[in-house]
Amino acid sequence: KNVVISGSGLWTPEHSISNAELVESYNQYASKFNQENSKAIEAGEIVAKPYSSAEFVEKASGIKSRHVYVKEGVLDVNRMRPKIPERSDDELSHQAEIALHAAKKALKAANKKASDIDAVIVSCAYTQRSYPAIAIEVQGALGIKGFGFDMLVACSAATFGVHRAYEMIAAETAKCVLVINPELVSPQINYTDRDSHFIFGDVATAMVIEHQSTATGAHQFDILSTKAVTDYSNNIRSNFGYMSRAFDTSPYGADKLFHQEGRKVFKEVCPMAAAHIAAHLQRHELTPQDVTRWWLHQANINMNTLITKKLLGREAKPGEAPIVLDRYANTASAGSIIAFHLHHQDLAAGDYGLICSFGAGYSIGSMVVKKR
Ligand code: CO8
Repeated sequence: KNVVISGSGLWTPEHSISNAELVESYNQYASKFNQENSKAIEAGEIVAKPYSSAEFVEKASGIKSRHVYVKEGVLDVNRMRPKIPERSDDELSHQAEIALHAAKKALKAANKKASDIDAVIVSCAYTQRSYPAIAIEVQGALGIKGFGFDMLVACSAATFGVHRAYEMIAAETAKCVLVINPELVSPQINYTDRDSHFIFGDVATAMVIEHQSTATGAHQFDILSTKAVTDYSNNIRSNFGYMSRAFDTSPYGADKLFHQEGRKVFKEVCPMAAAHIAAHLQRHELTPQDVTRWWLHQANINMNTLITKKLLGREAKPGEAPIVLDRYANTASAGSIIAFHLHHQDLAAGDYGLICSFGAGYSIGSMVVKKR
């Protein structure tokens, strides 16, 4: 099909929160909560908040710190959520702003001007509003002609977005597509929940996808093919949505934020992802041994170790399956794209690589790529 990734961009928020800072704040919150509710806890009406531990977080997940768009408010025990000023309709929205940062970097890497792009896809776990689309706002801010739309596929939003771009180029419905993943997830993190307060961070990534004949980027990758699967599961869920206003329950309740059965996810998703990847490689008569670089979803270091071990029959060598979650944490769909962005320039022409997301939905999306 001659469709290539011709450039990528990464925007990293300037603020970060270490495990120690996050755990200290959570534990203070838990003490305060337990003191304030001591009678109800003693009476068995409320469950006491358990304490978190920085050692547990690093050991169970591999996460050491996470970046956040706005740090103010997150560690405040009387708030436990970011304090982000609401902007007027005339201002650039927060999510479009971070999308633009990554988009401009990807355009530069691909040697593209706004006039070269004819479609913009904003694909991520959440959009800050339903309409007008963030993609159309970004399109307008960059002065791009053509069309744009938003897509939500949780952890697989970035890969599924690239899949749509691939199909548009292959079908000649677009010549050059900008796919952006502004993962502004911190407002959806329940910082008062010991089991999930440490998991996520904010980031924005972008990719330029175009036909090989127009690509001039310094590091180009042929997309050999795409593969996707979804399988319904309630094990990762957020009930936040536009219906909240009509339900006579709190629109801010814990079920309206990210929550999961982490153990079940781990157990179910790892074998699914390994089987999916092996089948995708087989389509090109490749085996895992033929793959030089694995750019995998970044949710948990132990998941990636297990998946690469299942595929390769041995531990991945240093650099073979780069980990970025140690400092970015889980950035929803952007993880595999961050890994790609930071670790692709050293590949030689002809080297194979694999980009794969796995998570909520469940959803898995992959691209087999070859350095040009
Ligand atoms: N500190 C201390 N102890 C803890 C903590 C903590 N912070 N958290 C849990 N514990 C305790 C547990 O309560 C448990 O105690 P006990 O044995 O007494 O019951 C013990 O530690 C072990 O707990 P777990 O079995 O839960 O621990 P795990 O080793 O399984 O690790 C993980 C937990 C890290 C959550 C792990 O299960 C995991 O990573 N699973 C995979 C999860 C995953 O990939 N999820 C996908 C996330 S979804 C996504 O990627 C995008 C969604 C959209 C974005 C949303 C943005 C907000």
